[in-house]
Amino acid sequence: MSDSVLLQTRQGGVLTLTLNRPEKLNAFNDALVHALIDGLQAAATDSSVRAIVIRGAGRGFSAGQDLEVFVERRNSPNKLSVAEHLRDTYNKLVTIIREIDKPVIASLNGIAAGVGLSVALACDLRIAADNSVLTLGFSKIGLIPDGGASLMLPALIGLGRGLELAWSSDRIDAAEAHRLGLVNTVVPAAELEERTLAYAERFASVSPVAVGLTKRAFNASVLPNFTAWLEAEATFQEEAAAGPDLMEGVTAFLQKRAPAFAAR
Ligand code: T3D
Repeated sequence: MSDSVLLQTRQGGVLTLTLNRPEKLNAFNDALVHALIDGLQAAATDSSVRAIVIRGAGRGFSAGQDLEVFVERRNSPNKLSVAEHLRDTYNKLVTIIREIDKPVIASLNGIAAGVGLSVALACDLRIAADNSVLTLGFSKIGLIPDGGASLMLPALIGLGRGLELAWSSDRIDAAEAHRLGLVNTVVPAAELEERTLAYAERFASVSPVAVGLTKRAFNASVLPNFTAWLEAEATFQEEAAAGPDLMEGVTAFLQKRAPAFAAR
């Protein structure tokens, strides 16, 4: 296996981008986020790429922000604020996913958590292995869903069910995710790779003009203020990160104990 944090493979018109930090459940560090942005930007201008799959190596899609890296960043003297970091990383990533005129499909194999789930929700379509587990996880570390999830989640499943998942950080399995409308289709785990390719090929063979304009039309109808919303989300996240709950939540996770959030 390559030591690159992002692997790229091509099968016909389908480009597959594989998050490759399996020893960390593909938790994001900045190198992985920027490699993914670069891969998507290159694909945007390559007319031979007709559909893009994002998947994770190993036993999960992504565990979200790497929390050990987050603590290092937080303790560094020239640290970016949480809002600045969102602007420099996840907001750029989900913006290109929404703006690229091609189908972007998340292939979920196991865990998708935190901003890992947000990235999957920003994709156009989601195909999930039947052993997948989805959780927002942000509330456990005193944050709000970011990476566009505070917009994509209610857009996909509605306000009440979205808030329930955001506040509870419940882990839901693939069948429940399908019932809620969070994923388009569920397949046996052993068949995920071949079924994902076949699924992507269906959309890779549609008129690219129709595909691109349909995506723009749907973006305009359901997500007309996506970019402005990401900025608002970053501002809310900065406020959440200003109090003690974030570091209590992250420390509790890394120490494998339950967080203690005081009343305020
Ligand atoms: O400024 C900013 O960057 C703000 C942006 C924030 C964006 C975010 O994504 S915030 C949310 C970050 N993610 C999480 O909070 C998820 C934390 N992880 C979990 O809740 C669970 O680990 C999972 C649900 C992902 C998986 O559970 P499970 O039971 O399958 O595995 P596990 O035993 O909990 O984890 C396996 C290992 O992965 C474990 O390490 P160990 O004990 O084997 O050495 C665990 O610590 C590690 N791990 C899991 N998630 C992360 C992680 N290490 C670093 N960062 C992680 N996010």
